[in-house]
Amino acid sequence: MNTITVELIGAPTDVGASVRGAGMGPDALRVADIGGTLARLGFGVLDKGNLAGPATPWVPPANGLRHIDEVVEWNRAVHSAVEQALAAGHLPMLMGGDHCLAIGSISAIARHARQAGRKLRVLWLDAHSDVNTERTSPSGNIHGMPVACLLGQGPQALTGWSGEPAALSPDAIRFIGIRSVDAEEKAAIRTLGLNVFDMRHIDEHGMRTTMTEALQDVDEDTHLHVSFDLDCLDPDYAPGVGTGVRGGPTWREMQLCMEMIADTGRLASLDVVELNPALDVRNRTAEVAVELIESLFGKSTLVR
Ligand code: 4U7
Ligand code: MN
Ligand code: MN
Ligand code: MN
Repeated sequence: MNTITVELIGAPTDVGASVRGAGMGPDALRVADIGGTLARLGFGVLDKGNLAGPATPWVPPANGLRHIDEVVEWNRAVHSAVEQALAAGHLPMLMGGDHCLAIGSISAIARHARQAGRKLRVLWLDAHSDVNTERTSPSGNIHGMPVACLLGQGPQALTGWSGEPAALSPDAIRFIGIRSVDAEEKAAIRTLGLNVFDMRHIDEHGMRTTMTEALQDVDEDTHLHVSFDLDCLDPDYAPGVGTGVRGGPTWREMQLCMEMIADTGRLASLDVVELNPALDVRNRTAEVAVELIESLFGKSTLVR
């Protein structure tokens, strides 16, 4: 028996955003039967329930950061839950919650991959590049800063969690579906040399070529992490998000993206974030998320 156990970790908070509602994401995914769906694919499923953390105070940013203390506290809980899941040999699926939670999640994953001597690759599926800092952010919302924090560029309280100054080196990340980048983020992307497969790239080359390129150096020694922000999808397919941007991949294109990731056989951890049931239409976005996660976990390989 070498059944993989997927460990579902709920982090019900919208503390890093300025649109409320992402805190209901974990339960909307459960209502859409995330657990049963994975079990029917043959995975062990361990739903750890929801983590606890502070309420969202709902106050304006201070020093360029909104709710920093609460963001730190939530990320501590996420970091320790993901660390424990990995130590148990499980595949952690962090169910957000907003995207600030990727700081805790990916920091734990980076430490684990380093200790196991494995190469880490992160696929950042998102409409946004999330590489703002407290100095560049137009909003102060920390869900727009996780990439910077993971690269060691964020506020001190949110960097260094992996045990190294930076959890990730710039060449460890591939961005897919990007179409909303702030002016100073563009400068950071250039300076850091980040690998961005934006919508222009997908328009010109198609999802197949894009994913072939993005997965090019994934090998048998790679820990592959997917950070899936549901606003990556076009809002026509995924209306239940707080910061939707027109012009994203269709449901079909996103399915191919997930299928090609599944084909590598290297998926080892996952964040599913930014699902906002308060803005959704009869839980459609949660259902779409579950359909895409099903493909990410290899649904289509059964009939190939
Ligand atoms: B998400 C934004 F200004 N860039 O920083 C910002 F456009 O996790 C949006 O990708 C951030 O959903 C979106 O506030 C964060 C804005
Ligand atoms: Mn986004
Ligand atoms: Mn994001
Ligand atoms: Mn968002």
